Amino acid sequence: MPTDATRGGRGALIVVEGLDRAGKSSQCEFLRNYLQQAGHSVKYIRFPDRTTSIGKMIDGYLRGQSHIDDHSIHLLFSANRWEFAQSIEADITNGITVIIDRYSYSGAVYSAAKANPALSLKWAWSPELGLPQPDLCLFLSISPEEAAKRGGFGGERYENETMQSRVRELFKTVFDLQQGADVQVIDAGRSLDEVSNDISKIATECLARVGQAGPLGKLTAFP
Ligand code: T5A
Repeated sequence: MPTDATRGGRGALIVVEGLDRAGKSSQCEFLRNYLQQAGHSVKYIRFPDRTTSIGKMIDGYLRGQSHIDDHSIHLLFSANRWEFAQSIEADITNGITVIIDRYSYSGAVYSAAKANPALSLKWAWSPELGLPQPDLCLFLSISPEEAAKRGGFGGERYENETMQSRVRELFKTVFDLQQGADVQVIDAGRSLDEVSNDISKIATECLARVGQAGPLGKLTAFP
C-alpha cells in the first residue's frame, strides 16, 4: 500500500486525550481502521506503554503494587514517551500517520492534579519540551460522573472523582497554555458511533492539511 510519503506528504501525528474511561482506546482503534480503509498507513500507540522496563515500573505503580515519589513517577511517564520519540518522528517522515492514546497533556495534568505544592503544572510540563508536537489533539470530553459509570472504572490509582475533576480542569488550562496543536473538543458522552463520526471527519481534514504542511514541530514551553 502506498504511504502518504510516496504521495509526496508526511504522516500526521494525532493524539487522543481525555479522562479515564472517556473512550480513548475505543476511538483510537476505530480511527486506525477508518484511516487504513481510506488508504493511509497508520500506527497506533498508547501511553503509558507498559511493555518496556520503564513501562513495567509505571504499571506496578498504577496498580498500587509499588510506591514511587510523585516527581520520580512523573519523570518515568515522560521517559516512557521519550523512549518512542525518535521512532514516531521517523514514521511521520516516512508518511505513516501515528495515532497516540494519551500523551504529554495527560502527563502534565495528572501529576499536577495531585496538588503536591512542589509539583506545579509548569514543572510537570518541562520534561515534555522537545517531544514531537501533535498536529491534532482530539479531547474526548466527558463528566467524571459519566466516566465512572463505564466498565472497569475504579481499579487503578487515579480513578476517583476528586482526581478526575481536577484533571478535567487542568486539561483546559494546559490546552490554553500550549497552543501548538489544533485541539478539538468532542462530546464523548454520546454513543460510540456519534463520537466516531465526528472524529473521522476531523481527522480526515487534518490529514489533508498536513499533506501540504512543513515538518513536524516540537512541544514548547508555556508562555
Ligand atoms: N497517566 C497517563 C499519567 O498519570 N501520566 C501520563 O503521562 C500518562 C500517559 C492509565 C493512567 O495513567 C495516567 C492516566 C490514567 O489514570 P490508561 O492506561 O490510558 O492510563 O487508562 P485509561 O484512560 O483509564 O484507559 P482506558 O482504556 O481504561 O480508558 P479509555 O481508553 O478512555 O476508554 P475505553 O475506550 O477503553 O472505554 C472504556 C469503557 O467504556 C466503554 C467501552 O466499551 C469500555 O467498556 N465505552 C463507551 N460506553 C458507552 N458510550 C461510549 N461512547 C463509550 N466509549 C467507550
